[in-house]
Amino acid sequence: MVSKILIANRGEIALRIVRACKELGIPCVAVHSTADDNAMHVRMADEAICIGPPQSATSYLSIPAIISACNVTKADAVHPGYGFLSENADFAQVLEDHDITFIGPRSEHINLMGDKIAAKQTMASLGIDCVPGSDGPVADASQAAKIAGDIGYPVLIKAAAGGGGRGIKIARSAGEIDQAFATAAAEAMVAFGDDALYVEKYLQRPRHIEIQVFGDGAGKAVHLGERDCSLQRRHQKVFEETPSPCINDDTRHEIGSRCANAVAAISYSGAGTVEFLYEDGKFYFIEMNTRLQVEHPITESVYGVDLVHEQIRVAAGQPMSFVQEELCIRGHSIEVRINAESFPSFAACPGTVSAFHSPGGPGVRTDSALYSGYRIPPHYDSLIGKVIVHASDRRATLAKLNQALDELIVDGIDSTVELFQLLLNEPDILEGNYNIHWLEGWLSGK
Ligand code: MV4
Repeated sequence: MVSKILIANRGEIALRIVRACKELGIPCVAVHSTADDNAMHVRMADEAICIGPPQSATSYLSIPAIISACNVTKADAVHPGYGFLSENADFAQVLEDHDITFIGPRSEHINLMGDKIAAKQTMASLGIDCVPGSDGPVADASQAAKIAGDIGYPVLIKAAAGGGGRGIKIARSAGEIDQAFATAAAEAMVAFGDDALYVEKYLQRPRHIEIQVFGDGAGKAVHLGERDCSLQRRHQKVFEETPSPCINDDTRHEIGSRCANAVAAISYSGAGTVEFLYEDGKFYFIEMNTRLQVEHPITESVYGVDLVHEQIRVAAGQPMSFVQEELCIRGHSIEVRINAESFPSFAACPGTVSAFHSPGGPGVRTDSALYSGYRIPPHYDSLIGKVIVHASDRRATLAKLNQALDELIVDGIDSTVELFQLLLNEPDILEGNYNIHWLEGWLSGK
């Protein structure tokens, strides 16, 4: 049973979850730091409770503060959103121990996928191809050199506890192994308190393609196609689309079924994302994310589902509301992330939003917690909103995005809107001709 949901997050995703709770008739509680007294998610929730000072570590990341907030408000479920505690296995376990439902996978699966070596071994055993490399942890530089000699240079040395681009070093030849290994181990120890490392062949020009999966926790799972998230800057995605310009229906069915079968085999519960690098027509698994992702709305657009409704249903012990055969992709969808950053420096620029107007019309969705007069606090992520468009095909979707960005008004602060207006004039973007290095290459010419 889920009778009251506490939302352990802020910003646009907290508002997104408030909306889902209200639509389902489930009371919801917002939590907030003292810097977020005036936040939209606080205004829109049924109840709100302050959980600490502005710093995330003492508020949105504080497990005791959130558990206390559940006890005070009698919330019996927590939705973690993305970031913050969403992939913290201890948090999921502590909630379990307090008989509070974590709206997400079991702590066991968060733990498993948090260990990138165990994740690869598990997925490989379930029929998913991984990037060639070490089969497990690599004990020292000489073992790394031996593996690199076998698979060929360049190689990456990655932290088992890393992910999302943290704790990665490249070795382009045997002479670079000692240094790369030592720095990777030292940095991993500082960042994660764990210096376990593994080795992978470095793929030179892949796309980043991820498969949305959803499990019922009882051995059934479905996939909801892919998202192409290749346009990134410093491991921050800026533009995501589905379907990927380079994936056809047969390929989607093939990789999607494999992923759904793999997560079904471990009785995975709730939303998950299986991340791949895609090069020369082949998928190579790299990581699995055990949370709802920022870019989930493009999947919702083309599949006509509400992933947050579905997360809540499954967490409450109900069956999924769809089976694979009912899920069919319709049209094309693109999301762009609007950050409170100057362009092209990408310097953060929090401040007061003097005017905000979101674009509209059919197939246009704006997920944002901004309002005119809102003061963006400097303590958090710079994401202030997402514009998501949906149309019949890619060309029509790009045209709709162009119009939506023309209508969007975010005055008083700098934002990354201009970046997208420029990208929409680039032939490579219009043709879908890009990989994970395209954006940084283009920006280096700005
Ligand atoms: C790689 C790779 C090339 N080869 N692994 C960076 C983030 C993390 N999730 C994995 N990352 C990469 N792993 C192998 N074997 C290139 C990257 C990478 C990257 C991946 C996805 C999107 C953008 C990227 C930018 C730089 C490097």
